[in-house]
Amino acid sequence: MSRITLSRYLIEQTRSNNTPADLRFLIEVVARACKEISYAVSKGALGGVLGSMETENIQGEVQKKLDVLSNDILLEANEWGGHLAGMASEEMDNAYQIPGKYPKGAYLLVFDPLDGSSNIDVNVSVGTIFSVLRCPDRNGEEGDLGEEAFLQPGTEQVAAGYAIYGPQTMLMLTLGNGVKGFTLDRELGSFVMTHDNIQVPAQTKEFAINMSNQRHWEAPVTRYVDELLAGKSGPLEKDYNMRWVAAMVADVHRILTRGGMFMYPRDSREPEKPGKLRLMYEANPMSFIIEQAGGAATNGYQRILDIQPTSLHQRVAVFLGSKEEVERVTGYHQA
Ligand code: AFP
Repeated sequence: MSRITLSRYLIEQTRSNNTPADLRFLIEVVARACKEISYAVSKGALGGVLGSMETENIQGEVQKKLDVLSNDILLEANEWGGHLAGMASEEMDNAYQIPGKYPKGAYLLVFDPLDGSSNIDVNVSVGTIFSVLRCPDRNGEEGDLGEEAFLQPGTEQVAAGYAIYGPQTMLMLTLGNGVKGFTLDRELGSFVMTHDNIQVPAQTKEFAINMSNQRHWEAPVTRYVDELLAGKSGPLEKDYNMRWVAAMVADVHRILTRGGMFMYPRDSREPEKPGKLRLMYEANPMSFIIEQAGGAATNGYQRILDIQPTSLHQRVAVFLGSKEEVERVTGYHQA
């Protein structure tokens, strides 16, 4: 059986789906960077990469060594190829400028270099999440690319994906026409397509939420989770199971694989923040992937992909996964 590598898939997309060659190149470079991150993650203590730095990112979170290393790998891999006009990351306060010595391109790359990094030291799955946008026309304007260029709703994404560094390293990708899954073949050094036409079942009996925050939730979330917990004898008339990895990539990957409902609602701990997860490089790419697999994603009130971002590191409440459950909890917010 001939194997469909990521490279072959992308070339076929250029022919059949008009995927531009520079977008293909960009995805190939991101995938190569993810391979490098995967190797660093898998070395763990042997590579001296575990533990924290003495720095914090703009969110006030202590940076892990692997957060910084992964960020550097993605920047270095992508800055010279001529396909990008700029990059932005969870780990950097401002937009990253393509150095003047390199050509600039048509796209913007936004990423969370190592999602779930609090899991690294305990050897649980982590991942890289990325989103690709077109750079708006700058009308010949020279100089630094400002944050405004990135502030586009998720519907404008031309590609999104994530790599999960778990028992296997996988890359899940959408170019806006479905979701494909590729597994890293370490002997071959290539991502090979192992999951075609991924679909999230509309119904589920599994949910994911950090229950320790229950006392801080808003009423619609409390109502919904109470109903899930009530099981067969409650209004939903079925028993639900619960899973929480605390790495969005791992929780979303499970949902893409077998369905489920992922929630990180806003809560009363920090009322000024509309949630914990970041819109541009967590919620938007994951919502694009989930929708492309037939699921749904909202912030309780509206489709996540329709939200007009106002800042690079904006936070958002997230309800995503199996369509019927997302519609139910979204309905409770509107009741
Ligand atoms: P870290 O990358 O700082 O570990 O955060 C991961 C994350 O943003 C997301 O991937 C998880 O779903 C969520 O945080 C877990 O948050 P709790 O620790 O509050 O459950």
